[in-house]
Amino acid sequence: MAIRTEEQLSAFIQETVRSTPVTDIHTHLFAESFGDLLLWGIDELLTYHYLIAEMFRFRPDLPYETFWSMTKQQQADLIWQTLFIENSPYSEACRGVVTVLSRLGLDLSTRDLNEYRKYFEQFSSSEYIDRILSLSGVRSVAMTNDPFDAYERARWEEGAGQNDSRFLTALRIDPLLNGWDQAYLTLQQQGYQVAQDFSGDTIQEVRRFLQDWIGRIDPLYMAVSLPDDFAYPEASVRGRVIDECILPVAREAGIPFALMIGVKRQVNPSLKYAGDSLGRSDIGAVERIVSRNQDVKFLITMLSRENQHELAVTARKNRNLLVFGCWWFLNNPSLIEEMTRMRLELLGGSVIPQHSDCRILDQLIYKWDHSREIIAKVLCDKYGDLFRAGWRLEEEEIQRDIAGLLGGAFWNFLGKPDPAAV
Ligand code: RAT
Ligand code: ZN
Repeated sequence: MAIRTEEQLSAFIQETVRSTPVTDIHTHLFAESFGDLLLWGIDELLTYHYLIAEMFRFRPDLPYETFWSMTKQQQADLIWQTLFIENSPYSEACRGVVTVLSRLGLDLSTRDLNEYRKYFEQFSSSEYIDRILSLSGVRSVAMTNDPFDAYERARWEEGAGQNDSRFLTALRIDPLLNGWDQAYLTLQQQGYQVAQDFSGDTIQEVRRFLQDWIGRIDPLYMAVSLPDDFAYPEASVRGRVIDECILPVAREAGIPFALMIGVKRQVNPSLKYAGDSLGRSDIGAVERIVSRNQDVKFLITMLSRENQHELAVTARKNRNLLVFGCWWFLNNPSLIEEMTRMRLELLGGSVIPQHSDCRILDQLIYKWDHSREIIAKVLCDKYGDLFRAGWRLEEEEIQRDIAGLLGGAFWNFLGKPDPAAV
C-alpha cells in the first residue's frame, strides 16, 4: 500500500522499527542449556561492568578490594544506593536498568530493591528467556562461544548448545591472537601438537583446532577483539595466525571473520573486567586485510568514534566488508544517532546498524528499545527527504528495508536463510 502523507510515513516507520524482529549478531548471552553461564535478574543487571566503573567515580574513598570482596547482592546494593538513590540514573547504562524495570512492570516509585528482587524469583530461566525475547522483539542472538574457557568447554561436552535455534553460535578466539604464550598451552592440553615458537606442525594444528570447533559448534562466524594498535600485515604471531590459520579456515568453511578493533585492555587493573578502555586504530590495517582477502567475508566494528567515518568509506570500497554495531563505549544515544545517520548516508541499507553486546538477558529490552528509537528517528529523516523529493513508497518497501537493517543484511551477507524466521 502506498504512503500518502509525511505523518503517515513517520508513523509507519516508527511502528515497523518497533515491531520488526531482530537478529542480534553479537551478545554474551547463553542458551538455557549452558546453565549458570546465562545471567539474568536485578543483581546481575546492577553489577554489569559498565555500572561498576560508574559507581567507583562517585566513591573515591572506597578501596577496590572492599568492593571485590563483597557478595554480588552487596555489590548490587552499593551500586543501587550510589547511582540510583544518591544520584540520578541518567547515564546510558543506568537509564538502561530503569527502562528494564519499567518494561517489566515494576513500580519505579518505590525504589525498593528488595521488592524488585522478589519479582524475579517467580521465573524459571526458560520462562524468563521467553519473556525477555518477546518483550524485546529479538528473534535470535549470537552467543560468544569461547573454546579457551574450560567451564564453557565442559558444557559443550555435556551437549549444551543444541535444540534452541534462538541462540546462535560464534567462535571467539581472542587468546589465539592476543595471548599466544598461554593459548598454545591450552591447545596442547586439548591434544593439538603446537609449539610456542611455531615450529613443526603448529600451523596445521591450529587450523585443525579451528576446524574441529567449527565442526562442533557450527558458528556463524569466527571473532576476535583486537587492540587499538592492530596492524596488518604484521611479522608477528598474530600476523601469522591470521594469514596462515584463520583466513584459510574462514575461506574453506565459508564463514566470516569478525574483527572488533580498538580495545585497550586493562588500563586500570584494579577495576578488573571493568578496567578496559579504547584507542583510535589504523584504518589502513582494515583496508589491507579486506582488500587483500576478497574471497573472505569480514564483519567489522571499531571502538573509537574517530574511526567511524573511514570505516564506512572502507566498506564502500570492499563488498566483502560488512560494518556492524555501535560497540561498547559507542552504545550511547548521541553516538548511535551520529553513526547511524552517517552509515545510512554512505552505505544505504548494506550495514548492520546495531548489536546489543548484552551480558545479561534482561538488557535486551533496553539495548533494543533505545536503539530502535534512534534508528526510527534517523529513518524518518531519510525517508522524509525522499518523500519531499517526490519519491513515493509502498509500505512493503519500508518493511523490507527495516527487516534488512535489523537482521536481513546479516543473513544475506552470510548467504544463509535466518533459521529462526517463521
Ligand atoms: O561491551 C562489553 O561488554 C565488553 O566488555 C566486551 O565484551 C566486548 O564487547 C567484547 O566482546 O570484547
Ligand atoms: Zn562483546
